[in-house]
Amino acid sequence: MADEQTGVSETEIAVHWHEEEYYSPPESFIQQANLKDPEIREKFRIENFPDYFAEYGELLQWDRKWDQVFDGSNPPFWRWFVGGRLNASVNCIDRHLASNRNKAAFYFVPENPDEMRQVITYQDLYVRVNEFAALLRDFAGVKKGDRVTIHMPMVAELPIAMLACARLGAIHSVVFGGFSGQACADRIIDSESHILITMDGYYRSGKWLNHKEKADVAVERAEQAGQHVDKVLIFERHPGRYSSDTPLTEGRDFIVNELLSQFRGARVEPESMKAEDPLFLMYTSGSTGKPKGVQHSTGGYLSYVTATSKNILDIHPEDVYWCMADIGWITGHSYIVYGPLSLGASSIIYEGVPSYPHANRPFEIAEELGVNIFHTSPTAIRGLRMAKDINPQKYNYHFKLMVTVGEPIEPDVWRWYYHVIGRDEAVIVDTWWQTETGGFLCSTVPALDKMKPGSAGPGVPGIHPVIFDDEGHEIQAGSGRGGNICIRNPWPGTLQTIWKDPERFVRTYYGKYCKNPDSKDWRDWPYMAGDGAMLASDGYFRILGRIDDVINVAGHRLGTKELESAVLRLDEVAEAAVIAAQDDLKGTVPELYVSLQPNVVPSDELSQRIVNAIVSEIGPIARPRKVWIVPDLPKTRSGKIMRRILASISNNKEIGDVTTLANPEVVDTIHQLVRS
Ligand code: 6R9
Repeated sequence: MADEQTGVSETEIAVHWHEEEYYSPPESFIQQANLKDPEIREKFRIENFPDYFAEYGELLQWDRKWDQVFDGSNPPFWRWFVGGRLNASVNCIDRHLASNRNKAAFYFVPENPDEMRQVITYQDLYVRVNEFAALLRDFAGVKKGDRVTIHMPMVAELPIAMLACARLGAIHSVVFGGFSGQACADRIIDSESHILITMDGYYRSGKWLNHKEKADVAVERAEQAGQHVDKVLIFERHPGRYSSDTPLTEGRDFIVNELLSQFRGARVEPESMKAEDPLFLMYTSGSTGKPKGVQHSTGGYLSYVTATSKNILDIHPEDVYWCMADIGWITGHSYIVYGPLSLGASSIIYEGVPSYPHANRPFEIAEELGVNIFHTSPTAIRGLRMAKDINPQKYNYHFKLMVTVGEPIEPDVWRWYYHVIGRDEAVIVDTWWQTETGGFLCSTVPALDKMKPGSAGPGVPGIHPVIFDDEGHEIQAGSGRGGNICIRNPWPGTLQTIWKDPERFVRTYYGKYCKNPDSKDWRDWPYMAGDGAMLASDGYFRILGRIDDVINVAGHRLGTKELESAVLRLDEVAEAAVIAAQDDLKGTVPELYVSLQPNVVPSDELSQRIVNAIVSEIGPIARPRKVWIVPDLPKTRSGKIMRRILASISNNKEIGDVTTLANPEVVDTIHQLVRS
């Protein structure tokens, strides 16, 4: 079985290493940057751990200041800002009112360009978060520590719902809007949520999508699994007009927009939370079928995303910032909602697909709203680059900084981003991090470090990465060898645990490289990220991709096991293996190999049902590019499916030695099928 402790074997990482040239930030950028102290890495050297992180805590407003920056007495359950008390919604909203009440917190840009955009000032946000928090408390009975599942599209009501939970001290669990009702149900069940917040529908690619129907599926499946959902709270995409044809269930479903009139002007006293109280759960894919609930803290997480938004994204109060990620992923949580709001920034929430109704929509929005910080993924950049009628030159915008996140970016794509979108003047940060890490781990500091296409850069200040081989030996910089990237030290943004599964937490991230499980010294507990990486002699890390059974499709993490289990629900399917196939647009996409039960005849209809099973179980992002129906899957003698061999076939790579397989002859058959 795939085991979360199994790291990469370095021999498996065959990379052709090719050094790229450097690019320097322009003087005008350096002059205005938040972080331009050349001594920063010296101040944040590992010998000064953990005290240097006190500076991050100072960026927040505390009800009670912490007694201790870091408590490492129970590894790897690190505690940050121990003794401190604060509320995240106060830090993101209330504290800006005195000087920035009328400043835009968010611009909501509907997908349809004819629909008016909305400006939500900090005062508006304050009012709406308080009113909705009052509704959650007094109507839905939400209390501190309760989990609340939020399944919503990209609309302003999504961060409002999150911040209302934070105000009450409830733990939000946001499910990406594109996920299916079943995926939502799984998360409701695991987090034991009694409340689901959703929306009637939304627009994507010009089409109205009925979203409420997913809530019905989610609640029904949750009930079947014994998890009772008390109330479904539905925001209306068109306030005052319920726009879904899915009927409301009496006594369970409630229209938020109607209820809110009872709470007009309500104010909710923010809960004073311990720094260590959880702020949210975010489910992410692991090597096994079940997504894991990554648990983030209030004080440590918020301080970390605030500091990195300031230092790496270089957000100033006067900037207009646009991150194209979905709030339903960690990038949206950290770098649309919590980091930017904590700094009092103005940022954009865009409802739809960036290419609607034309390829130049992002530049049109940038010009209209004066965006000067632009944050997106390699997949979106590749999409723009492949669009025929793209013409950024026609638009009057000026980006000072651009971000890439989510997958490795090919140097060619990086250069195109730099020259064409950034016009040779925007600094690029390639930020490597994960759901679990809360915020950035590797990136250049934009005013201090040169950029190198295809490499994320060194650890951000205070983060000390290292690459280990399978035996735990450090791989030296410039050796040209790949290995497992780990972080030597804890940091405030790191996950606290996996919800209800602390053992899995310890095993997954610390199982392989912990030097001594009895040790109380953080130095013996490096964090294993699960990515392969190489370290160049200049100290820059180049990320090679996941080493476990996780595929990265357009920057979204999908567990191979999750897809496989969806397919295995079909009676006709015997075995299934998902692999990551190279794709020009999305980086990698799933391809599926299945073997059928005896006497089942392959057909297009069956292949289609297999695809449908994945789409309805997980969502359209998981749609396999190809379903190969094969007589058998290559397996080791212990019965482990050799996905690596299938991946080599799909990607037209050298297959290597197959003689140790239990069924080597099948490799040839599959190879011929795929090549024909
Ligand atoms: C933030 C986010 C995490 C995985 C991560 C890695 C890949 C993220 C990257 C990158 C190369 C970058 N990844 N950023 N690979 N360069 N700049 O994406 O979180 O959804 O949890 O995915 O994404 O493989 O391990 P998450």
